[in-house]
Amino acid sequence: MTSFATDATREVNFDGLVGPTHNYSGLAHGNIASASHRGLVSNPREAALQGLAKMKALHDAGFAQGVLPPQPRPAVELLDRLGFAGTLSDQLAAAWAADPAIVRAISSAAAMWTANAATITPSADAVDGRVHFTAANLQSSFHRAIEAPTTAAALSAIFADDSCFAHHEALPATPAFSDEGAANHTRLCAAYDAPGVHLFVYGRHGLDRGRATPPESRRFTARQTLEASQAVARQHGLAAEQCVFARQSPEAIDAGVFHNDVIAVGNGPVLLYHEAAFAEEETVLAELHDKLRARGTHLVPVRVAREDVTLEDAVATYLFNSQLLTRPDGSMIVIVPAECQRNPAVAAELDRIVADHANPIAGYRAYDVKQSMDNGGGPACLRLRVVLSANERAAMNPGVLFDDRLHDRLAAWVERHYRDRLEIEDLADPSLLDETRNALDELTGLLRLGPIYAFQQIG
Ligand code: SUG
Repeated sequence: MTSFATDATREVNFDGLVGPTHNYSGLAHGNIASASHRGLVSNPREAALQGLAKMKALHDAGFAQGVLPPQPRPAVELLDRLGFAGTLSDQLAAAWAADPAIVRAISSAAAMWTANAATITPSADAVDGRVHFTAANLQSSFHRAIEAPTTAAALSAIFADDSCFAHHEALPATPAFSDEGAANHTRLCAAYDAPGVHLFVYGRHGLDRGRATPPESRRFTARQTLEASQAVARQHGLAAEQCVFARQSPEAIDAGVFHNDVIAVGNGPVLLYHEAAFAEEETVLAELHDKLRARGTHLVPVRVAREDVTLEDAVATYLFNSQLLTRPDGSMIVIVPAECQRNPAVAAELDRIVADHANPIAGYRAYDVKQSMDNGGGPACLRLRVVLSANERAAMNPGVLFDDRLHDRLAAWVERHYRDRLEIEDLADPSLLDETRNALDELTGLLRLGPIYAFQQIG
């Protein structure tokens, strides 16, 4: 099927292509799926093909789809800095002998969850009329903090034209400015090219300003800070009337809501959320209502009550880690993980939402992304939303925009290069490093990106 009108401003969903080292290392703080699947055998080939199948289905349904490349793993260049010497094989072996946790971390394929890659402000909201990007520092964990430089390089290569695109430096990688990207950011608007209101959701305060801080989560430390969200808004030139800063409820964080996109999703004027998402629900909703009204539109809140879906079921099924997409007729569809269909309470809630004509959500579709889900990544984690005008789409690198031909080439590439079974011990295998480098070297050609990876510049 052809895509929606090409002259319109559209939301393009850039999905992360799952990398060849996808594994279950149990690395992610506050992420219950990651902890509970630790040590299991993964299937990188299946993971990548599941992701590609979702991209193809959404492209076929007429949605604009892009793809972001995986990062080179294991990130052996870090081994020098960590004091390991010798050839790459020697370094890997020495690191594994010294501390397998180092090798597990530098081998993570976590860059697949591109909702954490960056925060984006569309040009309609920026005073300089450009699209603004800030790569997330992801400083909460070692395995993800190492993503930022390559993410920034990839985004700069794809959105290179500086008359249309502005790239900001990632925030200082320190707990006070802990930033997890678009997973904690939602833009609400009447239409993609209309002025929007930016909902930034944070879990804790980063800096001590001598005032009483509200109670924090206890079981898990929140990842996003208010100071980080405010700094990104400043970088992008957003004014106070364009922003709402909302605190996550500590209860939700402790129940496994490590990003806001595990408990809320927005699109256009619609905010689908669980009643336990925010610390001060009424205040947040009132501020969103006011600020959207000032921009000429009305918020459409779709609230899911605890009595209908418990917080535990929301986290277990990832109901809210769904993609809420606008169809050509203006109605919306929710793309949910297959796990939602298997939970009767969640399936019933989806039916209720679809039947309720007070909101524009007219259907839902479930996709199997289980390899990703088992590490805590649903459909929404796997995509970075970038709202682009026709002019901006023409100015970006077209090699990463999805079509049938790219799908077929990527699927064949995965079949050629990926293993169908990976155990944690395999991460220390030097041939996995060679396989990954060969695969990624070929991929940058397929995506017409040029040599974006550091290893491609050596010798
Ligand atoms: O940061 N999991 C990721 C999942 C990110 C999901 N993203 C969004 N909600 N937007 C994380 O917790 C697991 C890696 C491992 O355990 O091997 C991991 O990093």
